[in-house]
Amino acid sequence: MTRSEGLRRRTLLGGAVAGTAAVGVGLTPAGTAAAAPGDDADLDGQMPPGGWAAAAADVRNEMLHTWNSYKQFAWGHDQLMPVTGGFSEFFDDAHPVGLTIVEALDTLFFMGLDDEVAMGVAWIRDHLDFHAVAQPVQIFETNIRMVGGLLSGYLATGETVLLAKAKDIADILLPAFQHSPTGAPYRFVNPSTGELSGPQNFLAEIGTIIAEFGTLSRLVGDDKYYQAAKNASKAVFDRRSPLNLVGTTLNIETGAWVDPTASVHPPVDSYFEYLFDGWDLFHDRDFKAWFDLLNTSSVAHEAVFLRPPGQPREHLWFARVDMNTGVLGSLRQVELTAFYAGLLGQAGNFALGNAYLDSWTSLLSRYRVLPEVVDPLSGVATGKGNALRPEYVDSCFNLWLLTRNDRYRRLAFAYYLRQKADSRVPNGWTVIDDVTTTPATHGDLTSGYWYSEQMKYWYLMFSGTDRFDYRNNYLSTEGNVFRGVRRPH
Ligand code: DMJ
Repeated sequence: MTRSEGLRRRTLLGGAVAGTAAVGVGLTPAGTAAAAPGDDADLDGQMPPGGWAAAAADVRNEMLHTWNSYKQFAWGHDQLMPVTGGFSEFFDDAHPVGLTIVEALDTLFFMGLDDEVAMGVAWIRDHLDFHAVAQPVQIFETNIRMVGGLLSGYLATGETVLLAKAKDIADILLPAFQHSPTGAPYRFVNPSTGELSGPQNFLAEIGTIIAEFGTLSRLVGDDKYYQAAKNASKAVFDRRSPLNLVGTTLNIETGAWVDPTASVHPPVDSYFEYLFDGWDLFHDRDFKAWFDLLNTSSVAHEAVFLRPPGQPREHLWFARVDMNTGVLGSLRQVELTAFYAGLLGQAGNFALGNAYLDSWTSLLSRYRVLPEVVDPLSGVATGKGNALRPEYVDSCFNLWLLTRNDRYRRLAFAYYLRQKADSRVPNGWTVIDDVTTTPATHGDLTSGYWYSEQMKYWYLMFSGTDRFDYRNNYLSTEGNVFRGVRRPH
């Protein structure tokens, strides 16, 4: 969409579309005004009828319900297909790496399911060999899921084999950084051959490394992982435009921008998250300075307030703009970006974080669970699936941790009931191919992150477990806990 199209829509709607120069027009933090009848259903969420302890027990039961099916139908494979009772592999069809076990470990620990944790650790000790993977794998996915899952499993259990395997996998990934002329990593590595590929890389994949690599550096006493991750984030920051915006895709060999679209949407999203996290987790002031500069500029250029037809309230969304000119691009909203509400809160901007969460919540008056992609001007789902995404609950969790405002926990509980109603099948929870049908049209997969992310967020919010430090903690983009584990004595 061009800027003039955006402004035409603004006139058409009588609301406000703020691009660069138009930023601030109608900028009224949502959530400060009362919801009108028929608008923003469920804005206050829902109390569990049996109390929070009963809600936590229900989440734990659902974890076991799906985990037991994984054990029955897919043990050792990467992912359960709960509808057919089958399995699928995430990295290489010929070489399962027990992804679900790795993703589930610390959530099982927080739920007190220690026998299940022990079973998982034993499988990892006896069977996990990432060198056997003979397909190119994404550095990003391997890092956040495998390295991160093993590290959080180690922190939860003290089992040194988990730390050793995390280091082993990080050592497979490290050459992607070391052989790059810019320091930003190649996108893929073939673990069995070491071959690197993918010189065109997305910002999220370049810059979602520091939490795992930095934690590994701390645990093994070798700074090289931390430095590789920091150099990668810096390689992007150093190529910012005069507007202090960064694009979407970088050629990591030449350092040239391939796609100069600036946004907080995927595949950029967690680049911003990990700039903040480099500060949060390691108190590295460089990361804080990079985050502050880039995020402030992103918000200034990309925040838009729109009022859909017939709705009394404006909603905050984030547009895409050209990193060099600030010219407005697509307004398409991606559910994956719902995490950004929590990040805005963590960065101290509660009004915007709350407003952005409210925008996503407003869609729940139209959809039972959030679709993958939405046109914010009409509210129409243009991507009708729901890949069991955790981002809305992630933001509820972070905003609740920060403020202890119970509304966020109630919203998370309301969403739990909705997702359970639409995704629960006899052998677990499954992704949805179409959220607009009644009943929801099921796909056939339990995503690995479901075990690591929302099941943990829901359980931690509802249970008050003494295995988690609610005041001082850190969770990675994949929900792995790197600070705040309390092991029982
Ligand atoms: C997770 O793997 C991580 O949260 C990642 O950063 C992007 N989103 C997926 C789940 O939707």
